[in-house]
Amino acid sequence: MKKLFFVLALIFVFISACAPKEDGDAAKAKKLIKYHKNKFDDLPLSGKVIDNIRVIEVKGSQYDWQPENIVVKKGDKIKLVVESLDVPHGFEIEGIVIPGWNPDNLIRKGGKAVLEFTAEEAGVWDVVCTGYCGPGHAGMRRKYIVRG
Ligand SMILES: [Cu+2]
Repeated sequence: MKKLFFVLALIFVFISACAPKEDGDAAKAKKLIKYHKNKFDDLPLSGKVIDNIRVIEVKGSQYDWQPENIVVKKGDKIKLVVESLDVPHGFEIEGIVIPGWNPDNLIRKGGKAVLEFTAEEAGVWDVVCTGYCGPGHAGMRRKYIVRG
């Protein structure tokens, strides 16, 4: 009987060790703010739809992102063309994992990063700069809004 208990305990330890751990991305992904119809429905959609893809040019500079609000519709296929106008900036939408993009990458002056993904869920997330770019860096925070 003791042996059986030991084996079961061992199996439990193995299963726990194999259970997927919540990584940083998954934890971040919970940070969405619920979409607020009255607040966001009047905001114009960003960019232009070309061949069924919403193409939005995003420009980063000390200490600002333009457009201030990136506004899309749920289900939109999105292409962000992110450019830096001055010093290196990093780009991240906190809580959104963009395939093939590492938020630690820096975009140098005149450089452009092309990020493609689909707006899966309605909500509001923060757009941030992930590379220290000067004393106002922490204030370089804007919004990504997916209209429901
Ligand atoms: Cu910065």
